[in-house]
Amino acid sequence: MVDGLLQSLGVPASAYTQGTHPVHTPIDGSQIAKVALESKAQVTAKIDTAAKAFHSWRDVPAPRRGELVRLFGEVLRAHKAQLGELVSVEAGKITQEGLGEVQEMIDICDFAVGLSRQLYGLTIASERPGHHMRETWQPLGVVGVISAFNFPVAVWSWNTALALVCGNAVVWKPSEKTPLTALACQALFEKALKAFGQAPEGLCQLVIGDREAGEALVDDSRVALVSATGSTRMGREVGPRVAARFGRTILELGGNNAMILAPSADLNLAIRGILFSAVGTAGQRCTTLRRVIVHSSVKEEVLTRLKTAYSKVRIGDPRKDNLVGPLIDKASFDAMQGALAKARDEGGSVFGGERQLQDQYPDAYYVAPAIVEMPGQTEVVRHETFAPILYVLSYDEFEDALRLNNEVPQGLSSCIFTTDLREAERFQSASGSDCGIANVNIGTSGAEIGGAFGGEKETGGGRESGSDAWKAYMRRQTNTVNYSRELPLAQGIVFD
Ligand code: UN1
Repeated sequence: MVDGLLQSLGVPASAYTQGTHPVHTPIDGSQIAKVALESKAQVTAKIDTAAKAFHSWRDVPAPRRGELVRLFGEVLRAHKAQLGELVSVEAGKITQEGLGEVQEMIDICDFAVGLSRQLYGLTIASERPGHHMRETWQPLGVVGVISAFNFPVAVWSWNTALALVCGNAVVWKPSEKTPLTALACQALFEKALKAFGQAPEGLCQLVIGDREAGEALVDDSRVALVSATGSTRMGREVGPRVAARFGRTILELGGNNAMILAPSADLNLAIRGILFSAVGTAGQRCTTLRRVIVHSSVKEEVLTRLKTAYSKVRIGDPRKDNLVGPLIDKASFDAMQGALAKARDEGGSVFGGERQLQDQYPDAYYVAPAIVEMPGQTEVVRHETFAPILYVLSYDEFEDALRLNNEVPQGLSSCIFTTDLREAERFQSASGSDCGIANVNIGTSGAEIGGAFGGEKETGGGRESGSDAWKAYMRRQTNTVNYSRELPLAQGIVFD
């Protein structure tokens, strides 16, 4: 299933036929490749090379570093269809979403190229005569990227494009579930390196490995920044371990994203917004819509329309004309069924959620997306289940809707559908949504790369991608220069 694709992306057969770790496609559950897992010592050797690469790359002028990222963007444009298809095969995304993910890579490359001429610092007024002060941004070191199966290529590229223009080296550990897309990204990056000419060896490396490989990155003090995307459970381990050695982290962990659906909302927009955010990617985005908090006056209409829309959603092979592909694996299916059982125990009424196409694909896990009417924000609703389950809660007073939005442990994305300006502004105010993303009349998922991406509370607090997220990949330095013939001290101190 993947030979032709991997070859067209420049991945040598030896990289995906010779290891012991099996790779399966969630489309039919079959094994499509075998890769070798790297040991701790191999990872450490790669960090050695990365540290050396950093020492020369940091002195390359930033716009020149941007040129490498520009070339990578060109390579991605030329291979968008193939890489998108590989994302579909390995992660189960429908074609449109596989292509969208590669487009997100191209977009961040463009952003980073511009940024490479805009790593702006500040000038600061000095209190001393004949002095000036400024703030500059310096390259940081080796950046370790740990990414999840659900965005197997885009999340790496957000980190890598920024890290490279900021003057850093990168070591990437992708999910064990999606090593093939990672091998393809590495092969494509090597094409850009070749066109670029003089980048140091080991500037951007890939580590295929399991927990041990991840730990090697987390514990190595030369890895100045660990940018990790995954579960809150993973973040609870990574965060303190990196902090214990005074390293930095960007953590992108669980989400439990809600929509407030107000009585004034344009319901046609809202239903479409719900469908894309709740059902898209088979509910496996960290930004997936997991809760709708709907005003009681429109609840019945919304539920009826949603159930009709859900019944029509085409489920099946993500490369065909379908809207919902498979879950990544059996564990994911079991977690979904467990959550639905718990929801029923907690008073929920479940629509959908059953396994689909079992006869055709006995080893793959397709499901009908579920809508669950809940009597309140019970334990199961407060927990992120990485599957297409949409909990529906109702409200009468706007304050209660806001409270429900915020009363979960996670804080990634949120949105409101309303045409009432007061509600929209309140939702985005200091006492509104407590999430990193708060949208109006747009669903919770599908953010553009231009904004900073990330969330609060158990989502981990990190920011990646656009705006000034690049500052996390650099070392801030305060510079004071004396161009006078005196040595005045700050705070007026006399020390003669
Ligand atoms: C993720 O699910 O880890 O906003 C990232 C979105 C995408 C990124 C999701 N741009 O849904």
